[in-house]
Formats: sequence, structure tokens, C-alpha cells
Amino acid sequence: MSRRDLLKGAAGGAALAATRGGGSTLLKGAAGGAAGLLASSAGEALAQGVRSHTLTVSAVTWSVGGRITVPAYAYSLDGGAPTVPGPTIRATAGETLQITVVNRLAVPTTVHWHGVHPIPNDMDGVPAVTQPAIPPGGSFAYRFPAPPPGTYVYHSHVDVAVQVPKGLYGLLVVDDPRPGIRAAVPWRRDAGERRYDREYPLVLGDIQDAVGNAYHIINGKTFYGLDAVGEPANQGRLVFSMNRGERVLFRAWNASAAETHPMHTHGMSFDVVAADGMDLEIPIRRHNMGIDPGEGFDIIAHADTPGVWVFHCHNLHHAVNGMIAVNVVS
Ligand SMILES: [Cu+2]
Repeated sequence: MSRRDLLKGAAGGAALAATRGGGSTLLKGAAGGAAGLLASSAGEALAQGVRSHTLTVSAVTWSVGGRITVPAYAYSLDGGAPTVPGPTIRATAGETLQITVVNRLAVPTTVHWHGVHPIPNDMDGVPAVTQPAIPPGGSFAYRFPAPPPGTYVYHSHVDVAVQVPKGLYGLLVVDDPRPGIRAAVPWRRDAGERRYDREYPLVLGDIQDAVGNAYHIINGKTFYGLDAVGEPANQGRLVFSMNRGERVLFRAWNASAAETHPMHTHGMSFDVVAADGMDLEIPIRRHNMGIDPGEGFDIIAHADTPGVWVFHCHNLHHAVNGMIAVNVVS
């Protein structure tokens, strides 16, 4: 594909997908009719195995909880609300992803697909190395095959020590075609080892307010001194609800520029089933595990005891600064 084709794609990812899908067989789903287009939400289209999204980058004021706000950069997907972390992008193994990034910042940016391999070199998102940075007002269409099932990340690769902590990161999840199974290959154990009943992101970071106070955040929110847990909007962010007996997959990733987060569960253990998007041959059982900057783990917690159990960073400075969530087992 030439760069000119890419630029054409940047003009309208959904339109491109619609054109290519005309009258053809859908990868999945019987709906779509003559248009050959299966759209599950505005701006998202899946045609002939190409999953198209528009990812818009903008500067926002972000609430880390209660009335505490910080100046942030945020991604929004297909015209949705900008969030920190960015919205999770999902695909199914075998699809092609086409993500058109629209830069509404006052500074250049790019998107790097962290852990995605193989990927065409010119889709890697490194400014001045694999592409010119996307200027303010500009756009760029990334197109690459979805990697094997697992948890990946997308993040800015421009002025990284500023843009990433300010919020330009999010999960890219590639699903196994079989629902509820984490691994494509069961390796030595039965695939049931990696079965899960529900899942949550567990994206760790730190972010500063306008006067330089740092907040340690989980899924964009901080805990202490705030009413964050009680906010309806925070359900599923700092409160992780689960039923007794469930296996709960957390897709953990550390977006901090320089700090390790040793995450610790009370009241339950978890199996580490994948590291950096790749399945471990034998899951490792832990209740406390350090996650370095840029590292990610898929962990399956065992909700075997009812109660309200904290799930916190065991760098205790981070914990008292808000890096605490609550696992509620009903
Ligand atoms: Cu920490």
C-alpha cells in the first residue's frame, strides 16, 4: 500500500471500509444487507474483516475523582467521550485494524501499537523514524493485521514523557473467537485454566494537576480523599464488582513514565496467565506483583470469598496517594 493510499484512507476510514465491503461476504454476522457493512456503533464499521475506527486526540480537563481535575490529553473513539485511559479498542483475531488518528492537539502526535507484532514498519508510529509526526489538525490512517489474541496497548510516541503520562494510552484487546477463553493455544494445561467470567482493565498511571500535584491513578481515577468510589460514573473503575466463584480477568498495564506498581490483592489470589500480551506456558499464582513501566500482565483473580477487598499498589506512597481499588465479592 502506498502512502497516497494511506492518506486516502485517512480521509474517511469508515467510507473506505464501506466501499471495500460492498456486496461481499461478511466476516461475521448475518446483518448488513446489500451494503455489506456491519456497523455496531456510529463510526465503527466491520467489512470484509476490516475493523475501522476513528481515534481523535484532544486536550481536555479530566476529573481524577470528585472535583479534582487535571489538564490532560485524551483519546476518543468514533466520536465518543474523550477518556483517560483511552477507550479500549477491541478486535477479533483474523481481522485487520484500520485506525484513523485525528490530531486535535496544539502539538504533533503519533500512535504506537505497543506489543503488536508483526506489524508493517511504517505503521509503528515513531516520529521521524517510521513516519512524520501527525501535525495539529492532521490525520493518519494506521492499518495492520490484528495480532494473536491478547492484551496490547496503544500510546503516543511523541514527547513520550509528557504525552503518555498526560493520558495518551489505552488498551487494544484482541479476542479469541471463542468467548471467555483468554488463550488461543492451551499449551500444557486445559484452556479452562484461562477461562474467565468477566473482565476489567487495570491501567495504572500518574498524572499531575495544574500546580504539579501528582495523583496515582487506576483507570484514570484516584481513591483517597475523594468520593470517587461513590460516584456512579466510577462504577467499574475503582469498584470492581464480582460474584462469588467467578474468575475475573484484569488486563493490567503500567502507563507511568518511571514508577513500578506492585499490585496486591486482599482476600484473593490471582493467576498470571500472560505477560506483555503473550501467554505464559504455566500460569503463576500471586497476590502481589510488580508491574514496571510499559509492562502488562493478564491476571485472573479468584473471587472465592465474599467481602469488600482492597486491591492496591504496595508502593505505599502510591497507595496513600490514591492507587487503591476495591474488589467487591457478592
Ligand atoms: Cu504504585
